[in-house]
Amino acid sequence: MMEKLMITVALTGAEVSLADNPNLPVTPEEIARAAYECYQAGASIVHLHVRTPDGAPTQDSAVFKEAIGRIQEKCDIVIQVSTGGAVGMSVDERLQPVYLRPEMATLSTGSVNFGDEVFLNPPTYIEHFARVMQEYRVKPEIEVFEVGMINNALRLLKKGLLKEPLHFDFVMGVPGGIPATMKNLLHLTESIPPGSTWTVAGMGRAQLFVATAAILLGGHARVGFEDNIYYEKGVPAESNAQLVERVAHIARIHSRGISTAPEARRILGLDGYRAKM
Ligand code: KMH
Ligand code: ZN
Repeated sequence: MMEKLMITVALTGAEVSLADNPNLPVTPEEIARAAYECYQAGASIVHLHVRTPDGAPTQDSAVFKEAIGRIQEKCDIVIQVSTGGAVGMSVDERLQPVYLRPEMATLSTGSVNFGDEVFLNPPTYIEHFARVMQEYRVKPEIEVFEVGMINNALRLLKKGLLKEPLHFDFVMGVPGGIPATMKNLLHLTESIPPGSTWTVAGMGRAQLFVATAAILLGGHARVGFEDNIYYEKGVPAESNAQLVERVAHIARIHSRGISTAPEARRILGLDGYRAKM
């Protein structure tokens, strides 16, 4: 039997701007409001990036703290901070929100071409991130942009830097990463250890296709402006919640239940991770 569907919403990201979609949540207050709308629409996890007042990506823990505090005033959605930040940020910069002890953080287990740039994650970085997450009792979501990154995660597991059950996010369709095809998705799902959980994030128009595939395959789905700003071709999404609602609707059509935040904590084994900010 399939677990209920966990919907993660990636609200803001580091690359999208207000010029791309004027409905992008940028300030901590806007981010908290958007997170709450998505929670009401069925999201149980929020993947969090924050911005400076002028809209630039930042990993400043004070800004994360404000955004997380405001979200937690409104709802109990699982908080997952980004340690990817933006391309070119230093390791120390990227790690800042982990010191706040959120329940989850992302852990990219390899480098990948990222458009015209390189998202750099050599072995020394990965091990350091994993060690800090272990020390601060933050559950990693392993970000897989290429299939070899699964193997890199298994190497961390062997070294004792990760603990099973592992939770993966397959990031598909980044220019430079694995293309978002059904064949590739099946290959990824068959390449992770039994007992692992997985979610999938498709870039652009692939968001809807891979989310639907996840609903049918027993995986979980990530949607939101970080990965896709359109509702349909040429039509900008009105809100992150609109994208969450659509995936929740598709899940209901297929009789796949939607997990609440406490149910997501159970599925992910997060008990004991939660810290109020
Ligand atoms: N912004 C990308 C360079 C993550 O959040 O961990 C990396 C990223 C992944 O967004
Ligand atoms: Zn991200």
